[in-house]
Amino acid sequence: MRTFVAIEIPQDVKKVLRAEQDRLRELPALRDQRQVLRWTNPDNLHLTLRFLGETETGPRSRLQSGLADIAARHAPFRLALTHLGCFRSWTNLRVLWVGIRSEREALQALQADVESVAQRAGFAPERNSFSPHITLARTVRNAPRPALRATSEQLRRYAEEDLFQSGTGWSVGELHFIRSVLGRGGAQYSNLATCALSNRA
Ligand code: 2AM
Repeated sequence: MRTFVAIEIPQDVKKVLRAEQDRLRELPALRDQRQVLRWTNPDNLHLTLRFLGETETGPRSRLQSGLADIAARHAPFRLALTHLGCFRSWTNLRVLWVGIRSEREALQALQADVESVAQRAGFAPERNSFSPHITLARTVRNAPRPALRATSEQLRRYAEEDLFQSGTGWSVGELHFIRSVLGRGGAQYSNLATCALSNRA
């Protein structure tokens, strides 16, 4: 079973992100080059804390109970949208995302605990450092080079100007263990467990 740990995005923030996707789709270079980007279904927008990939029953249930333990030690905190960015670079575009900033160091601390729990449950350490983001779109494999270049260049210019209002934030009160089933129409997510951040100290 393919799984990951994530923070879900409330409907009003999803609405802001969907509007951003709509605005981006209408940029001249993107309107003309529809074969370059695959947009995340707005219902599926989330903030990944840890991708596990294929999981066996044993490690998966150890992870699930570990997540409940650490969630109980964390207090709810606020997140906010920041700016438009990308992996790997504007000249080698793979993922188009919206960045996240966190109240205090709460998000980093939670993610570090999720990583520890994953390792204790038997998963190999994550090699990439944590870079919090919400994926809006990915490039299509084998997208035509000139179209990819035109799209990337337009996005780079747009991203220089595009900052989210400081009010676009929300309070995080739980984390989710999610199952992902890959299919033709994109991934289908279903919630395996919800763990409340219940430390009110
Ligand atoms: P991202 O969209 O935030 O980049 C579920 O597949 C989620 O796990 C994806 O949304 C993706 O996060 C994240 N993820 C991280 N590494 C991945 C990988 N190697 N393969 C697929 N998903 C990955």
